[in-house]
Amino acid sequence: MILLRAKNVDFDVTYIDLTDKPDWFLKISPHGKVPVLSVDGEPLFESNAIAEYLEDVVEPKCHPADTFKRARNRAWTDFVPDFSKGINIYYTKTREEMDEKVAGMSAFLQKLEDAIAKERDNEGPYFNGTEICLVDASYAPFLQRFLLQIYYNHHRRLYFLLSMSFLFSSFVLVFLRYCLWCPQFESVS
Ligand SMILES: N[C@@H](CCC(=O)N[C@@H](CS)C(=O)NCC(=O)O)C(=O)O
Repeated sequence: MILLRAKNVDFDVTYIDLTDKPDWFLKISPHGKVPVLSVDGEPLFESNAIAEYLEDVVEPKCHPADTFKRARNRAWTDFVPDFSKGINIYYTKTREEMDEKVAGMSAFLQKLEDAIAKERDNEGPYFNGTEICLVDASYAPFLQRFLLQIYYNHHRRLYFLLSMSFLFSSFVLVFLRYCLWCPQFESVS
């Protein structure tokens, strides 16, 4: 949806109850997962495949023109599943489980921070400079949840914020800027 918005494509959204997936959905989604993009009735699944398809058929181009940079962008997009698992503490069932997850989180955040610091040969705010790209679109939902989680817990559970504070002490400004900027982009919010 972020990329569809960035490319000004009109679309309709059908929300799926993932605890009770309808048969018609299971027929078009081989892994039973969202998102699925339906193009003239033809389904396309997997976020990266959908994003690459949109990039091929709809202007403006969001991938860098340089082929090597484009490949490096794809490589960082491939890290998203690990990143999202690494910072996903929403479903922890106990305090201990959550503390363990929080302790491991910084390594994943650090990797993205390093990627932004080393990969970006520009002033940002996005991965490739002033315009949103596929890398930003793929990380933005997780960064958005990350910020919401901090906000939510700030009000609900102060202990969580305190345990997060060590994370912030290791942040460099560039990462925070990326983290804050990315979810605010119109097509994300
Ligand atoms: N590799 C897939 C993963 C998508 C995915 O994990 N979707 C989750 C929701 S965010 C889902 O549909 N889960 C339902 C399930 O696993 O049953 C993609 O990038 O499109």
